[in-house]
Amino acid sequence: MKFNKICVVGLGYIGLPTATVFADQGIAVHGVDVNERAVKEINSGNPHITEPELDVILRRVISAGKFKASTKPEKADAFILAVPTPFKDGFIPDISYIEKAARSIAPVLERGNLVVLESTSPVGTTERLSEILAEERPDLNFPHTNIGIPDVHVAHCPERVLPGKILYEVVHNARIIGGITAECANAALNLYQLISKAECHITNARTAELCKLSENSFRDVNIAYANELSYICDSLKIDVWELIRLANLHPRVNILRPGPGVGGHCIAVDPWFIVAADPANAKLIKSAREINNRKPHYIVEKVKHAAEKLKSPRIACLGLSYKADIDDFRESPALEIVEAIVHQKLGEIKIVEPHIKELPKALQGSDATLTSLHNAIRDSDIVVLLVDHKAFLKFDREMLKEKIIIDTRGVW
Ligand code: SAJ
Repeated sequence: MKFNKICVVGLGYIGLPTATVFADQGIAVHGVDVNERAVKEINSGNPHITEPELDVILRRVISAGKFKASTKPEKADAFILAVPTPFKDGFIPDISYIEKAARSIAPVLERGNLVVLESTSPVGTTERLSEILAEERPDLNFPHTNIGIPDVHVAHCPERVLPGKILYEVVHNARIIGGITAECANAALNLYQLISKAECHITNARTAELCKLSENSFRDVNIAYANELSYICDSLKIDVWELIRLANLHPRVNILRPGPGVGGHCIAVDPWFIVAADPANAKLIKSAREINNRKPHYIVEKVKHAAEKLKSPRIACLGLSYKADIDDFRESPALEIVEAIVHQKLGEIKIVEPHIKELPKALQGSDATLTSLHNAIRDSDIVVLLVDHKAFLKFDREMLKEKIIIDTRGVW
C-alpha cells in the first residue's frame, strides 16, 4: 500500500504531533480540527498546545509545503482519527467525537483507503467505527461485515506517548496495531512503519483497545497502591517517602510515588472504560480509581486542619498543572485542591504556576492571587506543594523555616 497523502482528524495533543511527524517524513498531510482558531494558529506555524520541539517541526513541515490544516477532511490514502474520548455522567465512555469524526470523513472515502483510530477507546469502538462508515457509505464494503473483500481497511493503533516527551515517544515507543481483519492490521502496520523506529506488533482491534486501557489502568492501580500507603503511613505516623525508598531497595519492588491524586486526560479516565464494560470483574481497577480520586479531598482536609490552628492563615499553593513541567490542567488534582481551598475560604491564598500568566477561569473572580515563588513563600504561613515543577526545587530552603509544609510530592 502506498501512502502519498494522509488526513489526520483531531489536531490536539496526539493528532498534531502525529501529523507533523508524518509530514516530516515527506508525506503530504492534511490536518483537520473543528476549532477554527487552532487551525489558523497551526497554519501560521504556532501550535495551540505546548510540547517541546513541536513548534520547530511544525514550522519546518509548513514551509516545506507538506502540512496544511483546515476544518474539513480531504481525500487521502489514509485517515487517522485522534479525537477525545471523555466519559459522561456515571463514568460511561463518550465516543460521540469518534462518531462525528467518522461521519465527517465518510463522504471523501475511496476504495483502497485505510482508516485508523488512535483515540483511546472502549472495547468494540473500532468495529463501531467501521459500522458508522458503512452506514454513511453503503456503496463501499467495510471489514466488520466479514463478507467479501473490504474496500476500506479499518484498524486501531492506540497512542502511547507521554505528554512532555511526545515527539520522541511517537517514534520510539513500540506500537500495538489491531486490525478488524489481519489485512487491516497489515495495512496499518505499513503506515506506522513510515514513522516508527520501534517494533510494531499486530493483533486484532479488540485486543489493541483493551491493551491500551490495561496499560493506563496498570499505572493507575500502581499509583493507587502508593496513595493507599500514604494514607496508612499518615495514620500510623510513618514517613511514607522514607518507607517507599527503603522498600524499593528490594530487587523486585518498585513502588510508585504518592501524590495529590491522579490527573491528566488518560489515567484518570481510561480505567473507567474497563469498569463500564465489565463491572463484575473490574473490582481492583475500580477500587484504584476510588483510592486515587479520594486523594485531593484528603489533601484539602490536611490544609484545613493546618489552617484552623492559625488566626488569619496565609496559604501558598504551588502548582496547578496535572503533573510536573507541563501546562496541561486537564483533570488536575492540584487545580481541584486549590479550587476547594479557595471556595472553602480557608485563608488568604497565593498561587504559583510558572506556566500561566493569569489564573484559570475557575479561580478568576476569587480573592486568590497569582504570584512568584519567592513572594508566595515569603508571605505565607502554610506552603502546599502540589506539583513538582523543576522551578520549585531551586530556592533558598531557609525560607521554609517556621512554615507549615504540606509537600504532596515528597520532593522537599
Ligand atoms: N503520578 C503519581 N505518582 C506517580 C506517577 C504519576 O501520582 O508515581 C500522577 C501524575 O502526577 C499525574 C498522573 O499520575 O497526575 C498521570 O501522569 P503520568 O505521567 O503517569 O501519565 P500521563 O497521563 O501523562 O500519560 C499516560 C501514559 N501512560 C502510562 O504511562 C501507562 C502515556 O504513556 C499514555 O500515552 C497517556 O497516559 C495516554 O494518553 O493515555
